[in-house]
Amino acid sequence: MLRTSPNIIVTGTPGVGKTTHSEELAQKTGLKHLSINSVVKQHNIGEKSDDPDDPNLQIVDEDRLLDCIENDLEEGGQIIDWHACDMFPPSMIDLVAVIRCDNGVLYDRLKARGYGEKKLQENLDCEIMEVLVQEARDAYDEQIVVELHSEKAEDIDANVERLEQWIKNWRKDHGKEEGDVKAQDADGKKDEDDPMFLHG
Ligand code: DAT
Repeated sequence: MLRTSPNIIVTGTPGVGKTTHSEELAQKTGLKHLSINSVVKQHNIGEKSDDPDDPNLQIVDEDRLLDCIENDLEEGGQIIDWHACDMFPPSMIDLVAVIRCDNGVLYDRLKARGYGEKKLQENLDCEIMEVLVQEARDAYDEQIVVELHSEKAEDIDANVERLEQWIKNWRKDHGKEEGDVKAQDADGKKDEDDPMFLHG
């Protein structure tokens, strides 16, 4: 089935702003905010980890997760909000937005969430080591992976605006595939094929 709206993963280290971006983008575009945390709770597909430092951590059965969201992904128009990204089938994903955050700012956000020192340090390391960016680049075509910084409130507006524009172009382009001529530049490349389109 051809998607009429794109599926976008919004990923990144906990606390970088995935949910904030996903909610605002959903509100502005009509795409659905698919919070994987909520899916896991709703379908009861998480198992408590035995990590004493992180008793709330849920180990998720990825096969069952994919079963739960398969229809949504096929339908398209999903904003997938999750701190991992490489389990989603590349054929179902149109864009991966990795939200990034300065470590000083992230420290304050995670501290405010009440994270203990060990969990806090693990997450800061994850951000410094660019774990999610690497995971995204390894799992998907690099052309569809974009990094968006989110330290200040204005960053959210700017990032959401860029994603909104990308979605509009994706829709336009895919709508045109049904009959009209595609908008292409002199090289025959479409706007959204250009990674710079999102990098600014
Ligand atoms: P995540 O879903 O990645 O765990 P979140 O969206 O819940 O992160 O955001 C964590 C906290 O940081 C939350 O209190 C909102 C705040 N926040 C996120 N992005 C921000 C930004 N660009 N400017 C100011 N605050 C931000």
